[in-house]
Amino acid sequence: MTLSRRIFMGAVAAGATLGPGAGEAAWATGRDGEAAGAPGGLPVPQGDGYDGSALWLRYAPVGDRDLLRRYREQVTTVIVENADRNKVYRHTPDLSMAPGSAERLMESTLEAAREELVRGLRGLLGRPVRVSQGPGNRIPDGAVIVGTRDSSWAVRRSVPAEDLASLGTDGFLIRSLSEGRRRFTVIAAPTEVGALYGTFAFLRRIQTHKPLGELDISESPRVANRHLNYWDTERLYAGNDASGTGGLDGENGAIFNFAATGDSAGLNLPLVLDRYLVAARAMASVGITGITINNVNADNAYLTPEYIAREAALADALRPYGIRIALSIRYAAPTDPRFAPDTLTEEQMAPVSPDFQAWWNRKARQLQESIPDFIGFTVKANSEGQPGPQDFGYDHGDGANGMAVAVAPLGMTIYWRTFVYNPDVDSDRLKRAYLEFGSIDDEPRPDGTRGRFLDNVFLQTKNGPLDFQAREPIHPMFGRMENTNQAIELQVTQEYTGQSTMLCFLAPMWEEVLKTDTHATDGEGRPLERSLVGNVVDGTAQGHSATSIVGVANLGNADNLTGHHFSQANLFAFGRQAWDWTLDSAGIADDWVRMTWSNSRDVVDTLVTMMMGSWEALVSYQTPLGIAHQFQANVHYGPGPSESDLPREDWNPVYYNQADSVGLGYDRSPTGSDLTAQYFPALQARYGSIDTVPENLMMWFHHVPWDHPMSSGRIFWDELVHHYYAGVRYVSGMRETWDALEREIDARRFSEVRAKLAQHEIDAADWRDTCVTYWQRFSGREIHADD
Ligand code: GCW
Repeated sequence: MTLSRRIFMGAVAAGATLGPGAGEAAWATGRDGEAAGAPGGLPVPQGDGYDGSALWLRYAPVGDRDLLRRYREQVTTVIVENADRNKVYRHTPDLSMAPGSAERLMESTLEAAREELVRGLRGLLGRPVRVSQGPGNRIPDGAVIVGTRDSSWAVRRSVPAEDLASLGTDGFLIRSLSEGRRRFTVIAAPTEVGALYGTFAFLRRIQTHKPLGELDISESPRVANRHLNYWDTERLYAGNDASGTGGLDGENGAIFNFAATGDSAGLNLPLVLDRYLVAARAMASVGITGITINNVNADNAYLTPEYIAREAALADALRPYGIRIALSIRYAAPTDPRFAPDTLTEEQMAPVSPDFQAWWNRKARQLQESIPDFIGFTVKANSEGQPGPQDFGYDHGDGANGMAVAVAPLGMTIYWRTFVYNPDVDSDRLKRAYLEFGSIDDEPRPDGTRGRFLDNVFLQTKNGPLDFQAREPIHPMFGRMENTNQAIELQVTQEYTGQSTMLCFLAPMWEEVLKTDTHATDGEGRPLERSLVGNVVDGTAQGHSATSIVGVANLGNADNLTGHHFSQANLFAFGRQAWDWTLDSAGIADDWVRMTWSNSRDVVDTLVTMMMGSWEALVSYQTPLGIAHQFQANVHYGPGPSESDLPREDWNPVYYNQADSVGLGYDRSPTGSDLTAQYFPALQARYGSIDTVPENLMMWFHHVPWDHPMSSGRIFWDELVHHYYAGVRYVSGMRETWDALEREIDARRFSEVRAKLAQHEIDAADWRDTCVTYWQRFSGREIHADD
């Protein structure tokens, strides 16, 4: 384990030395020089009552006075020409915000860019900036120009067409330019959405106190479709009812209201709430392009005309931010009587049947009439009781293609999930997905190519073969599905990583996954030039142009939108990594801390250090050394290593831990279930032997004897115990570190995080004690807690 106690404790000490003299932090947290309520617009959220509702778009005043002076010189005027020329499509004629809202609906993407700049600069620079529709024939000193070559004379004049052409639809460039003694900044892009992304990137520089003087930045995302999946009714930990996932006043805790009752009955879509637009701005700020708005365990209500009207309103509100919507559907929806008389019989449900395809085509068309840029459908089929093509005698290839054929003429896509398991296929449920999907990908086609899945299908595969555990080996399908479009699915909502109680920064996990080498080979067995999981996802490994990354999102209707203030960081990090998976997670944490908390060097160092170790610590006290799924039934929060009475064997912790007097862990090596055979040869060999498997994945692949020697010099049992204890010590360290920051952090957020960390420490200790005591029944050895 890489948890560095020395560095971490150093950070604790640094935090403790901070005093009221740290002027910058005082500004940034609004303790003096309060800048709330800037003239003519939305208040900048500041002060001790601040609730976290602005996410990382808080735009706190720049506290360093020299830097502030420089910024004020460099940025005087915002120029967005023709901002209202390309109004986005609106389906809902009377689209409106709920009474009393602070946010405002945008009519165009450039308007959203301009408003964000105005709002952001006013907050950051502590005074309003000038806004101009056009530069006349002279670009003023200190101008920040945003646009495309179509929208802006100033962009046409200062950025050659070929410089923009190579950026791709979502890319942008930011340049510091001058004419005579006049210096200005151009944020230009081939599309208006690119210009919006550039605007956020520019603001981020100021939010993180980076220089603006000599900018020559150009960025394009590595992955084209950067989506959130939103399970509106499941695994949400950000509801405004602190006691659980639910909401108050008739809301269910989800971010979007479709069916709120009671006091909130009047707050359903098509009415737009502030939090939808805060979320939209936040999503756009990290480049999210789409959101599947409902649970993959889908409710057919989302396909009814009443819901479609609400979805259209939501799509209208999100559209200026470049965010399109999709729906999860239930494969058997056509048989639902609520669609009568347009329903199908069981006989018509074969995916190859023209009736089936026509039904989905009709439904998709109905959606497209109200939502012209509707993405398509996400499908969980033949998984955890959801219906699917296998119920009608067909396989996943037929099912996905049946739907894909239906929606292809409308330009839509099917995201078909590969999260399937079934003990009838193999008693090790982790092998099922590849067994079912691999052969379809390999299938020879009449035209000499391979692979049956159609071009408008993405197979959406979780990062690991089990189910979003805190650490998993990579899914063996990555690199093996060379003839099919692949989307990776990551879980931003912290189902197995502490929900909204534990502070767990997930970017290092995603970085580990995306930078793991699949060791994939080509048809002749030669290693690919680029073979990291990230290369598979961004298409560079096997030459795919259709690319996608999906995060199961953690938004809710809590004031801070994610339940735990530090869970905001996971949404931020997901977006940044979706844009560029090669980014370093510590850099992402650094940006987020500066944008969300403070630019004080000590606060930044302390929080970044704390966050960077938090995931490894959680792995340590919950499921160290590759043990998996030791959770209490259903809730997936607390420990339940002894549980064995769930209806399916492979839902029980004892199935995963295989504890006995010999040792602990599930043998998936060639002597066991041989999951290892699904990996490419280099990984097969590495994972297949207990001598070469990485220790942090040891129990995924081996039943490890209690006295197995580990690299630390300890035997396995002592190493295991050491991990549980070290993990909890880290959490205690986080609590102490946080306490030492009291004077640096605004009061409400400080006390909310403090309360979370106190509970976190108790619950982490519960994991340690429950698991260690239970394992001891099998190992019969002493607990050396001090190691
Ligand atoms: O981890 C499991 C979750 C389910 C979820 C399922 C899936 C939405 O416990 O809540 O269903 O994964 O990913 O389909």
